[in-house]
Amino acid sequence: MPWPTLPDDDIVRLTEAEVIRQNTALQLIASENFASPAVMRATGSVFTNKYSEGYPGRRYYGGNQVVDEVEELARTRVCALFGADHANVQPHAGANANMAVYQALLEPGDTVLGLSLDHGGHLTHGSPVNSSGLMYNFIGYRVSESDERLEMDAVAELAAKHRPKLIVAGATAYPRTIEPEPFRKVADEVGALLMFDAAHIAGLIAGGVHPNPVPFCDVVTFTTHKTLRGPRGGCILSTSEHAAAIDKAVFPGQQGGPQEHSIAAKAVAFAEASTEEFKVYSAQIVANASALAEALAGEGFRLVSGGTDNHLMLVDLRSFDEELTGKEAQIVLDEAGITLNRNSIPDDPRSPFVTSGLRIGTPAVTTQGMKEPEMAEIARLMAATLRQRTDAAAVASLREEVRNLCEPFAPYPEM
Ligand code: DSN
Repeated sequence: MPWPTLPDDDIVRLTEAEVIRQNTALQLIASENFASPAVMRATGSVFTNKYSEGYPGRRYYGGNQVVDEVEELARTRVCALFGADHANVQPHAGANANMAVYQALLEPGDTVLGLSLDHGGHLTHGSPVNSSGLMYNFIGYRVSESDERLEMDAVAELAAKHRPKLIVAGATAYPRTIEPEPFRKVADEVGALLMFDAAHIAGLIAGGVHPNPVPFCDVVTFTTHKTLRGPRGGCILSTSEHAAAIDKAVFPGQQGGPQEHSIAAKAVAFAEASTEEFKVYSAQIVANASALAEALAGEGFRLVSGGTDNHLMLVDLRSFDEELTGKEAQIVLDEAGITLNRNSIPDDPRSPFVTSGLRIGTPAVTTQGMKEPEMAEIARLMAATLRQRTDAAAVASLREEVRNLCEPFAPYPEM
């Protein structure tokens, strides 16, 4: 077979470098995880070669007999996992999933309520620089000043004032449980539809450690690569009533050919997430986040809202060092092998590019088998790095300590 025989040395070298980075450093970005070898095998499978616009049984191209079975399997598995009537597994990402829902349920210019980006929402929840904010009239609700938690009375007041057609619940940087039922109540009071963006917490829901929004919502969107630990991609669950409109909005509305290799990998991830082991894993994510938050508080970091109920925490760096910005902390921690992202805290006086906070999550370190003792060690290493941030030799020595901590927990030791 006339395949190219020259290895792509550049990509081989870069892949090896990335494996080393993932095996030897701490991955604390709350939206990241390590996919299983089975998920990665499916992502690299022959399904990458197939065009399959349409849906199972209704494709525009031939040759989709096997692909139809794959996509049907993914849909069936995810509906069973979350108790949904209907699933669309084609969105390439969470952003596409959200935009498809808006296209299905709204007309341009319609009013929508969503959590403000600077209080933990997502770009696609109406940020003025995102097409969601350009196309629809988003009104942002915020966390309360007093305890930095969602305040349903304030959401209800905004809903009564603006009469939205859709309310969006869910967040990307909110460390507390989001109860779906009170959102349903507000939506019903004003005759709005309810969508829950569960991108961050889909795995926690599947694992039974966060309330499931599906029974309370018209639509639930999520990504498959965060706590759910699957391939990069999106998914939409809905009631039967909205199924046809959502399918039409995904294709041909927002996307062309679906990525069936990713859909095959999503099917693998949905099966993995339905196991007892995944329940144990999800509970450990939360236990680890709680242990890490407590240890960080012990090092002098203020935690937004006082702690965490889920897989992530937001740290206000000003209590640790008034001068330290999120940007500077992210850079020096990365040098020490502690990878996370800077994040605005509610009412942050600094710009979103600089910030006063960090967002820290435990899904990836939990996948690699770390538990509470390692969380205490991570907090110590973080605090030591930030205290000695101007001392390059000290940071280099802390990088060695991180390497030693990670060594017995390497996610991909065979690679
Ligand atoms: N980039 C994702 C996150 O980090 O939360 C959201 O899209």
